[in-house]
Amino acid sequence: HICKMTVEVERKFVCDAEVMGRLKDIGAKCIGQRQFQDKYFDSPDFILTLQDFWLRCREGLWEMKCPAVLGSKPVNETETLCTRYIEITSFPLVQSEVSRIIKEHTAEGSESNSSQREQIDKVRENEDTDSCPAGDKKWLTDLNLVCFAEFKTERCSYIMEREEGTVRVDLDKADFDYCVGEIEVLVPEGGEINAAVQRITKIAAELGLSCEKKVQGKMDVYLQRYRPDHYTKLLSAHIL
Ligand code: V4E
Repeated sequence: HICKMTVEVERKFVCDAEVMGRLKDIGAKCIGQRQFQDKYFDSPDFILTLQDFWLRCREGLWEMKCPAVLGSKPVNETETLCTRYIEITSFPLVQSEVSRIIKEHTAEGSESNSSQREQIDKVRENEDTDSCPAGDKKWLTDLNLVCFAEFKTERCSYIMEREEGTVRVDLDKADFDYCVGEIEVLVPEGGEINAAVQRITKIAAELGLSCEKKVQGKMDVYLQRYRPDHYTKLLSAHIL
């Protein structure tokens, strides 16, 4: 690859007043607050997300998160709380990967019939991709991609410096009134993913989160509330 790929290892948590207090106690430094808007895209029959690919435009910047299946299987209950995704942030690479996935799927399936085509056209009528550059719309249309989720997030970011490296904590509040925390480590290409999982697990323990169940992310809650059909399909496919 010409392009470096980063693996994002992440654990979500419920952020209450107690956790907020602990953040200060364990030496978390606030590095800033910002607001951003995300738009997520998929085909009307969810080709991307049903394979766990998450294509989004955040404030005009394209990104795709892809399942990181190789090299790091969770070995216990705690480790399953951490997700691992490859992040593609180069726009040409995002386009070529999305195109490959869509075309592979379309080649596998039966020929597109007219009712499918009608369904696609209907979703397109409601499409809104305004905050992303106008020139970018054509590649979306060509691949039949439509926006299925759109929301704003208010984020406070913290970092914790440890001997093993830096860990980041984000506290997010989405505009549909959902709050969630994330402990995150970015692993550069070729880096140790399991070491990142261990660093996250250690910080989680310092925050007093050791015996927590899987916490819903912003997307889980958004789809459950506003796109129940999509949500059900992702649950059935064990993606969420
Ligand atoms: C829904 C989803 C993904 C989209 C991005 O989700 P997330 O990383 O939570 O968003 P955000 O805003 O924190 O992005 P960041 O700023 O960190 O880049 S990626 C994977 N999923 C599926 C998914 C999952 N595997 N597990 C859970 C609990 N929720 C969603």
